[in-house]
Parts: sequence; structure tokens; C-alpha cells
Amino acid sequence: MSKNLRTFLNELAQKYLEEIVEVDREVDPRFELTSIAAKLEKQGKSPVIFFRKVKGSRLPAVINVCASYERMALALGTTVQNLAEEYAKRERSPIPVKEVGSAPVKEVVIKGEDVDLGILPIPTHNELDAGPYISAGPTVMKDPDTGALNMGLYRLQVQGKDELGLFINPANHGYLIGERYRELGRKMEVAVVIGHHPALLLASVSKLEGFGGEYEVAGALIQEPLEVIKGETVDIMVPAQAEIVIEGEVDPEVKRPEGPFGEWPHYYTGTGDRWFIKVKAITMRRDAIYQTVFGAHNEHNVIGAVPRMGSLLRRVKGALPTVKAVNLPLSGGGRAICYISLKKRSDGEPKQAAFAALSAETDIKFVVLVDDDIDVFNEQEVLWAVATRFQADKDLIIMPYCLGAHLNPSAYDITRLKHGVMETKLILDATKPAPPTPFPPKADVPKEMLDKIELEKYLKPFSGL
Ligand SMILES: Cc1cc2nc3c(=O)[nH]c(=O)nc-3n(C[C@H](O)[C@H](O)[C@H](O)COP(=O)(O)O)c2cc1C
Ligand SMILES: [Mn+2]
Repeated sequence: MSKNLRTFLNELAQKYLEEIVEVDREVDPRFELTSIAAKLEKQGKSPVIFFRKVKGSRLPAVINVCASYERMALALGTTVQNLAEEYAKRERSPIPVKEVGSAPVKEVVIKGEDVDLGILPIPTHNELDAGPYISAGPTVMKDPDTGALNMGLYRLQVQGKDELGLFINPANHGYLIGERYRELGRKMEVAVVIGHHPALLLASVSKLEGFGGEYEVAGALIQEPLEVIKGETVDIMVPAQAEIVIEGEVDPEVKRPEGPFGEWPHYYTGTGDRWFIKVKAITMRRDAIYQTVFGAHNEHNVIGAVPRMGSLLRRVKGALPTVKAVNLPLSGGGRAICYISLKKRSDGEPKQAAFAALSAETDIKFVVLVDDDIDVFNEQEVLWAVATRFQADKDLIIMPYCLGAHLNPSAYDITRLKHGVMETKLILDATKPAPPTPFPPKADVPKEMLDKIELEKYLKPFSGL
């Protein structure tokens, strides 16, 4: 059976029952649903939470499907240690989609006047959010020049029974494609996909070269072709195994206020005039499960970080094959800060890796390069390298006025007087000089002795003076 949200939730329940909990009591989609997740998160827990009854809808809802690295490793059948490596490997071997003639996502088809987003249990996540937001619905659109299907995860604000505000960062493919439709004087057809195997959400955040390719990466992540079927009202192939698909159209000449929404830096950002989708059809499973991602919380950052780390590892290694590992730590929201380790052969080499990372992902503003003896997943070690191998006057590069993370509250515009799409990029090269330049070895006991020591043969409870 094709992989989808249900196969994943069943697998999770079979292997790690404690990782998924359910709520039978009716909950309010406005704040109550997310407050339950927030309360657990404050206790250091982010289980999948399945809500059987959400006020105002007949559909159940699920949150936190992607809220931990362990769960994402399970989704890809690997371990947390190998997650980025495995992601990069699969991204290198995309699998073409498979078209099918019938699909569960077509069990219910609602079109035209009957369309009402109100049937879906769409939560309002955080206190100052502008209203209910679809946060786990990747949007698919066609590049008008090549026909390639591009998919990105963009927030969608419910603005009416058949209208969804669409916020796309100007650095993303989706924005450039929308601008192209505007130039051509055409409307842009879109399909929003809700509820699928985590691979689909992850793929929609992959950092791919050029427009499109996300469906094929989703296939590579689940290691089987992604099943797709023709849209009802749009000329776009949609994932057959999804829970819900929303089809519609964007007039790229028209923008209107959208936001605020609690974003990945854990602030309300991105408010402004944006495009919106006029919904033409909703198709879904008869007993569709509505999936949401918890904005400005752990899940938002984990799902932002996992695919980016995989894509970055692939792309940075492509530029410099001696790169060992890449981490986008959660301390940087899983996006803004990047640690890269490499086996340095020549002086100047680390900057090549930094340039590759910065060109692959505009949200990164701060790159730290370390040698391969440093574990990039251990921030204490990374800072030790900075403390001992880095001198600011020769190892630091500042690049102002770069395309940055629009949603970072400190980003600026060209006048520097207002918020905008630009940030200042920083590279710290905390690597030792390339051999043969001498550098003191790290102080520690001999490794052979350390390996030989079996503590239980030595240690006894203290018997007193
Ligand atoms: C939970 C989550 C929400 C996101 N929301 C947005 C958003 O509202 N707008 C946006 O432009 N990017 C958003 N992103 C990032 C994009 O999905 C990501 O940059 C993607 O690679 C863009 O694809 P594209 O370049 O093909 O357009 C979000 C990412 C995550 C993980
Ligand atoms: Mn893309």
C-alpha cells in the first residue's frame, strides 16, 4: 500500500505508542487545540496529538506529526545521526511520479458554490494570529515556461469561505513563479495538499536547484513513486493519497492585507499585502484527517530544519566534497545559523563551503566553519573551536545587503529605515590552518589507554578515610 499519513500514524503507534496521544473531548480550534500542544511542549514533550472532535467540523485533526527529529528519522527509516546524510542521499536520486486513475482524495468532491473552507477544522494557533491558518498545506503550482510542478510550504490565512491569503517569501520559487504569471498577464492555478506522509511536507521545504522537483523528492523520501491524479478544476497533478486537496487560482495582480502569524523565529512577522487564492474545489477522503503544523513552536522549527539540513549537506558537499557534516541548530530557529565541518586540505577552502551554504538557502545569516574533529551537533564544541581557532580580524567576513530571511524581525530594506528582505551575512572560519602549518594538538589522555579502561574494574564505592 502506498505510503500516506495513515500508514505513518499506524507505524508510529505500532513502534512507539507513547509518541501519539488522542483527545476525545471536543476542543475549540481557536487556541484550545494548540494550547494543549503548547502545555505539553513546555513540559518538554511533543507527541503527535490526534483530536477526534473539533468544534464546528465533522473532521478530526492532528498536530505535531513532524515535531521531533526522532519521528522524522522514523519517517525515513533511519536514525537521527544519519538523518541529514540519508536525506541528502535520497534527494540525489529523485523518483518520477506515478499517475493513477482513481484516488482516495477524490472520495468527496466539492465545487463552485458549495465550497466552504468552514467545513475544515482549521486552528487559530497563536494569540495574535490574524485568524485560522492552514499551516501544513504545501502549495503546488506550474512554472508557465517549462511546465514543471513546484511545491512549497506557505502559510495560508482563511479570509472567507473560499479565499485563502497566500504568503510567499520573495526569495522562494513560488514567488518567482507567481511574478512570472503576472508578467504574462495570466492567473496562476494552484493546489494545496493537506495530510500526507511526512515526506511530502519535508520535500516541500527541500532546497532544490531551479523550479520544481519536489514531488520526485517526496517519492525518493518514501522510496516509491508518489501517486498523483489529475486535479478536478486545475491542470495540476495532485497527490492521490492526500487527505484533502484545495484547488484554486491566484490573480497575481491583486494583493491584500495578510498576517500577522507566529513564525519560525517565534515572533509575529510577515504582515503585509499578499496574493490570495480563490478556491474552486475541495476534494477529500470521506473521513479525512485534517493536519496542522504548530506555528512558532517546536514542530515549525523541526520541519524547517530537517529538509534544509539534507539539502545543504548535498549542495555544500557538491561544492566541496571534503565537507563532513552540516547542522542548522534549533538555537537559530533551525534556519538562521549554520555549522559546517570539513576535512580541510587548503587554506581558504572553508569559505567555499560557506558560500555554497549561503547560496543554497537565503534564511542562513551566520555560518561557522569547523574542522572535522568538531561535532557540529554539539554547540559546546563548536564554540570551543571559535574560542581557540578563530581570530576576528582575519577569520570573519561580513556581507551586508544580502537577500535574507524576510521573516526575521531584524531584516531590513534597501533604505535601512524599514523592515525588508535583506540581512547581513556573517562567516566565521574557526578551522585550523591547513597542513603543514603547525597547530597544537588537543590535550587528552592517550586514546589506546582510554579504550582499554573498563571502569567497573577500577571503581568501588568510597569506603571512608
Ligand atoms: C512550517 C513551515 C512554514 C513555512 N511557511 C512559509 C511561508 O509562509 N512562506 C514562505 O515563503 N515559506 C514558508 N516556508 C518555507 C518554504 O516552504 C521553503 O522555503 C520552500 O523551500 C519554498 O519552496 P520554493 O522555493 O519551491 O517556493 C515554511 C516552512 C515551514 C517548515
Ligand atoms: Mn521549488
